[in-house]
Amino acid sequence: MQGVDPVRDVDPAWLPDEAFRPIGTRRTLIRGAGPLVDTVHGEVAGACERFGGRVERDAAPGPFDLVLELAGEDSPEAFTCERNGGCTTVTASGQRGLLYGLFHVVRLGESAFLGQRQRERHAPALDLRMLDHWDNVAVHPVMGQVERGYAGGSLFWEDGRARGELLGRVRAYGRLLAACGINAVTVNNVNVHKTEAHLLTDRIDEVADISRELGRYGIRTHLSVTFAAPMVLGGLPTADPLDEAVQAWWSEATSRVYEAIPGFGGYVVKADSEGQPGPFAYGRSHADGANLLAGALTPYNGTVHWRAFVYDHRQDWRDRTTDRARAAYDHFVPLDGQFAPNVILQVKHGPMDFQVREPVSPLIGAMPRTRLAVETQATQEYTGQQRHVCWLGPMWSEVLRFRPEEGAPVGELARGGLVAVSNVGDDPFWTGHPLAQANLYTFGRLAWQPDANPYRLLDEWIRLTFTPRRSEESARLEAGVYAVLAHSWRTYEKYTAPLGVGWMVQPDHHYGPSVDGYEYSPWGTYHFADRDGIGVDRSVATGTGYAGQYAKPWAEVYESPTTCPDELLLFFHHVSYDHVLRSGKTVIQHMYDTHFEGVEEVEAAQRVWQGLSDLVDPARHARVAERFEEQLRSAREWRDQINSYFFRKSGVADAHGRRIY
Ligand code: GCW
Repeated sequence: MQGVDPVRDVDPAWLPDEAFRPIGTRRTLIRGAGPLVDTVHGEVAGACERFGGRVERDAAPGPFDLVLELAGEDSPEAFTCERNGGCTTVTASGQRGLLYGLFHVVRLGESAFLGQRQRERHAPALDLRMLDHWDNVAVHPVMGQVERGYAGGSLFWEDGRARGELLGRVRAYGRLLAACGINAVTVNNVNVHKTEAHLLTDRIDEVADISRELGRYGIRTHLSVTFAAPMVLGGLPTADPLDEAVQAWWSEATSRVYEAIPGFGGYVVKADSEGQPGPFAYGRSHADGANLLAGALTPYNGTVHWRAFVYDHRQDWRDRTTDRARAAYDHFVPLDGQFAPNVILQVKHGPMDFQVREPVSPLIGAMPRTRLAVETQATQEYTGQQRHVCWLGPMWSEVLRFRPEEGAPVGELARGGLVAVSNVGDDPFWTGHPLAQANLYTFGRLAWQPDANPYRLLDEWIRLTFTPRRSEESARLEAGVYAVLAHSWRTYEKYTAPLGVGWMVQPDHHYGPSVDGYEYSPWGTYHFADRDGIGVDRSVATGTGYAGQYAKPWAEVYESPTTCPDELLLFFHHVSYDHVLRSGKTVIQHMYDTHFEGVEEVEAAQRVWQGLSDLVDPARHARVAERFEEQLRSAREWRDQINSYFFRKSGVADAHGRRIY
């Protein structure tokens, strides 16, 4: 279509034009050369066109309000920012640093141009800040196109072809990601099906097209590959990692990838997990498997992200000796020190699977000689599927600040970086639920600074995203959006599975309550509720021994129900319904209370949102309002099913005599 600017004619999310007004009304000088400096120039020039300011390059005569320059410094992503004598200066040695410096100024808004500013250095704590897309090229009959995707179809793939005509949208996506600090994207699902396997070889040009667009904003492209590629694509009789022909095949395939995409980041691999092929078939270890791919990538400085999500998904529920929570630790800790330097072991932040509440995986901190990346899930598989408001910032922040033992927190131990499964699709609001954009933004900013206060990041996102029509309305607008989001994760936790026990969801699609949905299934996800009590005994003394995978002090804290934090009690212990929590309430009364409260909190949040109808643009307001209807319906269903189920099991009445069906 003529006259359509693909970067700007999509939902602007946290980069509305208005956010560029302070820059666009001023005089800017840009010093330096290179493709990302051109991107910076393009951003400032666009802002000036809209707001009447001026931008010059290199040796132009001043004065200037803003100077963005490549100089000094020593790290590719760092920048400094200061303000003296009426001029704000951002200095970076690397082009990506300059881009991040520009977005820093955008975040500062008008305040970037007021008074004096001491020189401040900004650098990301983690080198790798990545989004993994679980996108398929072909539409899967059950999963749809995006596995666990709640925002429409894929942003990258359409009809089995790269979305040539929509690459502008990919560019706009890269722009949003760079503005919150993300620097790497995996463009396809870790479950690599037949069609998608070919992205590695005969369809690499399509990946290259996407990579070029993302590269304009400093984002590297990674690809999920199947471990069986030498057989599936190369026609070899084996994929044994110690077989020389297999090694040669990977080297050759990888050299072709780098011919097509010089800045390619590397491979992501889900092996021996939920039916994906892996080294176990050949009696080889996961270190052998990961090192095979690492060897092929070494000449190009590429990395392998090898996922630690390996467990028995064909468990017999009658077997009480197997504990899925133990699996990643049991499989991988013995391999510490055996991985090549360019292998990153990618570990889910909890031992199970992105439940609303889990302890931090005991693997993190237990492999000092391995680079670990921590994987989180922005896509809300178990947290309301982007129909419920559930801002995950506080949960991620708790994980990142957790100290497995005396010493470094998770945010430092994640030397291999922070990864999130993306929550984005081809939906006009990117994330289905417009407020789910806050998860994406917060993730990027936390990956840049894992010890940041998530609530300040929420403020930042709100101020960028929501523009008041009149400045006197901004306080009501910001307070309202904040009230809707800030405690939404805890609200969601209240009306769903209690006290860390997890699941209780409908099988397969994982939306909505079903207390016994996974109770007799092969997936290793049980709550063991009976008439007397509920929970999984993972103690060393009488249970599966999982608690013993932690270092001190946590092994001891989790071992006993009297010291275990309430919110994780049923993850670690099987207790009676009248067990008294540290809060002073019984387990059953806690369940009743939280389930009533959770629904009331959704009702309250919905009212707040309704009260913002005059301040939020109509399309966004309507979309959120519609999702609130469904959230409330669903929250009531959760409340009533959980309360009824446990009332029937336990026979204990609610102390407050509220209605339980
Ligand atoms: O929880 C499971 C999801 C799968 C996903 C898997 C994984 C991509 O339900 O859909 O597969 O986790 O993380 O590999």
